[in-house]
Amino acid sequence: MMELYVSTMKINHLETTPFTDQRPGTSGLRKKVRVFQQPPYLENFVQAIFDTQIDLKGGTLVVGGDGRFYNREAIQIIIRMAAANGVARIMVGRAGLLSTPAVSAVIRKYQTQGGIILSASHNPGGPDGDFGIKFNIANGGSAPEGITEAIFERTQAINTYRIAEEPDIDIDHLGTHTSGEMSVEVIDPVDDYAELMEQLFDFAAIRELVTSGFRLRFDAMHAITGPYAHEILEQRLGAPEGTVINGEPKPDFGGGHPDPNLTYAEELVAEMFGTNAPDFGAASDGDGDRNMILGDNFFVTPSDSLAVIAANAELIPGYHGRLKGVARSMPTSGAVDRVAQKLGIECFETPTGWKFFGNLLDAGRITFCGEESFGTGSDHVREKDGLWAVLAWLNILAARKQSVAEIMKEHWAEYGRNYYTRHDYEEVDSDAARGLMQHVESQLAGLVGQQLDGYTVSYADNFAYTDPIDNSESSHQGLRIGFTDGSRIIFRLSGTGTAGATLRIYIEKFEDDVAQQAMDAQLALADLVNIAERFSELKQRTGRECPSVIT
Ligand code: VG1
Ligand code: CO
Repeated sequence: MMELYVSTMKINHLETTPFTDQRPGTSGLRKKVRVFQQPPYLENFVQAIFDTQIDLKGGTLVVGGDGRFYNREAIQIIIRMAAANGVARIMVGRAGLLSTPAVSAVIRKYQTQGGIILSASHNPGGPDGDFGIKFNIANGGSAPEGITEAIFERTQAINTYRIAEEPDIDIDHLGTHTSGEMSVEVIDPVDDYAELMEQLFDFAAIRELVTSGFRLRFDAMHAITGPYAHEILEQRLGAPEGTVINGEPKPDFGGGHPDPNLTYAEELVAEMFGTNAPDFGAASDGDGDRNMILGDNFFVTPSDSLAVIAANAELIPGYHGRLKGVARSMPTSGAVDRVAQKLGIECFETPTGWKFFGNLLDAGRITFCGEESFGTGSDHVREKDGLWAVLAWLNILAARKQSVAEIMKEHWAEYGRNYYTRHDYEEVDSDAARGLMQHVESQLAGLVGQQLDGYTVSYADNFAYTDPIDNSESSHQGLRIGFTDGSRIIFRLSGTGTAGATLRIYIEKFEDDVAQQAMDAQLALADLVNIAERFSELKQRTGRECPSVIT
């Protein structure tokens, strides 16, 4: 006898009107919490994902976030909407937690049709802070521009959204539930990720290092990496308890700014630059994809970190004998280019934002990639990965039995040093910032061959990129002035801020004379900083005397 299955799930089709401001930025849609809290703001964007990503129907979706304020509410809404939109299975991290690289790892391991990440990354959280949402595709990476644009267009035309009338799911306990006809699996947020790390790194060697007097500190900044670091560093690798500080994720990140840099990771920086500092210090951001690497009284720039990891790839089991190529974002220093040149492998320069590495990783053209903004990663997932970078360094330190500073100095002696700094001016008046960029751009034509304080300009343009795999084009990715000695000045407006505009000025200078390599970076770059400030009329136009953050 044929059985007729009758659905008992009640689906509401609710009316909505488009919001004009749902165009995703560098990494998803980011707004103030209060904006997302007003229905149907979140609902519109989520429905636009379901309307455009048709593979999700009958498929599996991964959902998790960095635990910031509104994470739990947003997850319950997404579960109900996924049920109403015909998703067959949803996998959600326990307590709604999943770091960005863990979402990527889970999508790849279980071959799901995609994932939704709830985070505003390094931006502060809490009721007055920021929230964000990002769609990741089946390769585990952030949706490329073609897809984010389609989602945005859909948000502009949408007039209804679908949501199931179902109770909240208990996301605090592992297990399988149902919402309507959809299965909801609550998974351990750490397990799959930790297992992947064990496959890549020499855990035995790292364990020996961290249990034999080597002192290690990891600052999770009250954000997502706490549970991951406790499990991996303290449990699996045996680092003493207390190695991980600020390890409990809090909805407001303990009132802090979960951005692992020299300004915001105050507690760690104070310890690492104090007397009797640990041998190694690291921190990660809100959603766990960034990393800062420090030695005893020593800061490793993210650009240098990428170069060191590439140069020492042979020491890491998961990469031994398989380094194919590398890539860096345009504003990232050229330190890794020099390693690639020596190794005879390809090196690509992409626009800012991890999504631009996706095609190169999928095509097997690159193994490592990184950004100056504390992002480093590899082909193991399709996001940058904070703890991965920390483990890569620990693996290298365990193999080389040298200090962070020694490794860095030897690297510079061999490849030369790319002095590097980034000056950020946060919450600048939007019109003033736009005006400054226009002013800079208007002076670029005819600049080639001219001298600025003794530096001769060799190129000046607005960076444009053609993806070598699918030939898609991305223009207006940052204003660059390059000099004949390899120095560069780059001006770029941030695509992740939520208040006013953030202006970023990136400065780089190459030095291959070992005797000159010990200088403080700010000193070494002072003349170029000066040129940048004068050329852009920075002080007059922004009213700022100095940057908000110097890296
Ligand atoms: C910043 C960084 C960029 C990074 C992006 C997302 O973007 O400069 O390199 O990919 O943040 O990082 P912008 O547009 O503000 O410069 V995360 O850790 O916020 O996902
Ligand atoms: Co992040």
